[in-house]
Amino acid sequence: MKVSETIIGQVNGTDITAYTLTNPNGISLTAMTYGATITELLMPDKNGKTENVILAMDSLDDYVTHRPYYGATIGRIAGRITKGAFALDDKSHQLVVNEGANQLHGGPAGLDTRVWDAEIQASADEASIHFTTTDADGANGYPGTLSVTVSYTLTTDNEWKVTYRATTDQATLFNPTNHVYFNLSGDINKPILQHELQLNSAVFAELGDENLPSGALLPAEGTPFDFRNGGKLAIAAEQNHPQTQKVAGFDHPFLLQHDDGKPDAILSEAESGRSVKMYTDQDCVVIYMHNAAIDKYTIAGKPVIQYAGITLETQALPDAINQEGFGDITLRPGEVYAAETIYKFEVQD
Ligand code: G6D
Repeated sequence: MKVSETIIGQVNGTDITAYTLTNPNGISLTAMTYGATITELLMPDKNGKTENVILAMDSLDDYVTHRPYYGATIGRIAGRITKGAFALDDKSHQLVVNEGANQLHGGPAGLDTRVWDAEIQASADEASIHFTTTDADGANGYPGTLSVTVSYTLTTDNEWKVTYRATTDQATLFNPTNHVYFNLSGDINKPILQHELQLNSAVFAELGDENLPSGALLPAEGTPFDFRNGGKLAIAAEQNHPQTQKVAGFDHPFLLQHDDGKPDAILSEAESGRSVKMYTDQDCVVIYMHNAAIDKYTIAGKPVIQYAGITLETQALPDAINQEGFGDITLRPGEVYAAETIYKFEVQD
């Protein structure tokens, strides 16, 4: 496996390094130390044409200025925390809020805004970038000093493995994700509505006010949320359901069924022949279709279109600390948080 690195700029006086891992099948992954962010994933199509299949900004400064979350490591908590507040061990905590009265994606100084350290590990079959950072006690309002490692591994089997490890010195919360947006056409000016999705999920979490979970887990059967047998993403954009109308598509957590050996999700695009199979040990995947740009910016001189990409953000159910039955996202001293998601890339003629 080939590994290269280059300094792409500075943030607050610190050099930002981008690492590129290339396998023998023409797939390469580039990720930078700012936000432990994947910034390029090049793969061939069925005619051998190699293109970037994820959304990326034109420059490091654009990531810093606009915070699009494209490809970024999100944490301590992905998604929204109601009122930015929670109770843990009978103690109330108030987080720093950054979306109205709520906290989104770890707050104003979330893990995607940090400069991470990085180490490379490479062998014949795979190469990894091990990003590490320490999130100080009280950062964005979270208790405990959190030590985090996020590893991106590219293999000769065309897999991108995203692995998390974390420890803390005080009881805290941790529910990270990667916010990569896929557009398998290789053209960010083509909406992903003709992409096919097959999703092994029979239940989704309803969104209430302010896009917070309402607490209800609803059956997908007979709704636009049932992609167990596959379908085009245009189904979600048609918005013939109150929940898709609410956010102009999907911005929803889907509970995964995890049938042994089967991918939890398969995203594919017929024209290029490209597909990505997703396998995860996480309870859920949040699927967001870039329904609305989060800020005003251009890429290659053009405003980003609606539905320019689709996320597959694997995680525990959002706002779990405040929602009965959404799972446990606490991390305590002596425990090691561990999670892994694999995206496997394939091309069919
Ligand atoms: C919007 O509601 C969506 C989030 O799910 C997404 O992560 C963000 O845009 C980028 O806030």
